[in-house]
Amino acid sequence: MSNTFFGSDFDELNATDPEIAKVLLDELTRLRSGIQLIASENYTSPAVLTALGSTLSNKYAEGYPGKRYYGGCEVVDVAETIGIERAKSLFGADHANLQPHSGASANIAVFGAFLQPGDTYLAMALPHGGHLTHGAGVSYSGKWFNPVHYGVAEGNEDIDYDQLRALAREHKPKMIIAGGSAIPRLIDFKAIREIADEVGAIMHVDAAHFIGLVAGKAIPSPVPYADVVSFTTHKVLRGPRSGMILCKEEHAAKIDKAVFPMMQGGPMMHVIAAKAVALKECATPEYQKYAKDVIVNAQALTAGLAAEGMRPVTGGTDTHLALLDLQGIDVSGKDAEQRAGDSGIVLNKNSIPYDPKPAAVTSGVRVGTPSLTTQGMGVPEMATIASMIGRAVKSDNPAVHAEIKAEVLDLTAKFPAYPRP
Ligand code: DSN
Repeated sequence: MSNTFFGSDFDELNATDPEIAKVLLDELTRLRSGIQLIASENYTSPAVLTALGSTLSNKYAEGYPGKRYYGGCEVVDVAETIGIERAKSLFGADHANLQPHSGASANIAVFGAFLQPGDTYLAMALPHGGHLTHGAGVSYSGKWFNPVHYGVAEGNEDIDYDQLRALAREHKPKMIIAGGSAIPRLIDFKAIREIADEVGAIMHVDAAHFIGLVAGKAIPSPVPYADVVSFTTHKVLRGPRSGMILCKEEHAAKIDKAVFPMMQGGPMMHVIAAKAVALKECATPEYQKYAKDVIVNAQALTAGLAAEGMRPVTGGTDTHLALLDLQGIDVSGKDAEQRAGDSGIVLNKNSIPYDPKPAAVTSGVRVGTPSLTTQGMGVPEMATIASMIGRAVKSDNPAVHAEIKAEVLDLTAKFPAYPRP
């Protein structure tokens, strides 16, 4: 069986390794038959998958275009140069580095460029919406550096800029990180720039979650304010699973040296080519409409879930994701994830700010609309899905979950992920 979505000859794989070929097919079936609400996932285009499945994977190319440590890089140089120029143009950035393998490794490079072990920096607390690489004790960022965490105000649940300013004045951090993985509201980049300037700190925005919305001009950009912006390329941005860094010209050499050779060796040229393809796709009017639709859908889904008794943290969302507090319906995040999963709806449990439950249980769930919007779903479908989620998470009856699963199949048949040619 041939399937172009794998970006290479599927028959060949099937003949060589039917076990792994089956995994690829099973995953495609899983995507096609369920509702994917993981806020950090999306469906890349067949063009991106084709670049990923290409012979560029074979090439060692340590260094940068025109300055490599291997011969034979003249072809892959073209892909990386095109990608860099596309990134600079799309985001209005002075400099772009497309080599980080992931968001976490992009962040290691940012630490490597600006901090020494033991240095103090400010970042959003993980239980308030931050990220593991922003100072969690189990991460290099918490083990080797000295993180001081700010959070959200208990009242409006939005970033507490007064606390951030006070902590910056008290601790004089070398760097302030903005961004995280469960922040439904826009971040005030201007305010953070002013605080960073006041204390002489580098401003680092980890834009992994929302950079696709910036690319689609649906929300304001951190690029004019930040010294450095790191991100993953596979969320709303809809590229391959990977990372990228943008920065001001004055930091370009430092960032490049921190990515290679400090943090990693040979770049993955097939992934860099796939990132270049995604950046081209992001520069189209269709993508700009997509980015706006992602937010409209997230707001519609959030309103529908609120009507089901699931309280949106901060009262709503300005972005692609929402965080829902389930205490009002007396269901844990863990149970909600399980019950939704049993009903064909994939979402994740998530701590809410000031969560009384441990991280393995949680009082909340996080939902996002990048994947559904790629499938072409809109506001009417968000209302339907909100109602399905409400029914699924409030019931522990397998028959109810089976009934919802059948409805999910009907809906996804109308809006298939990766439609068959
Ligand atoms: N793990 C990603 C997320 O789901 O938000 C962030 O790295």
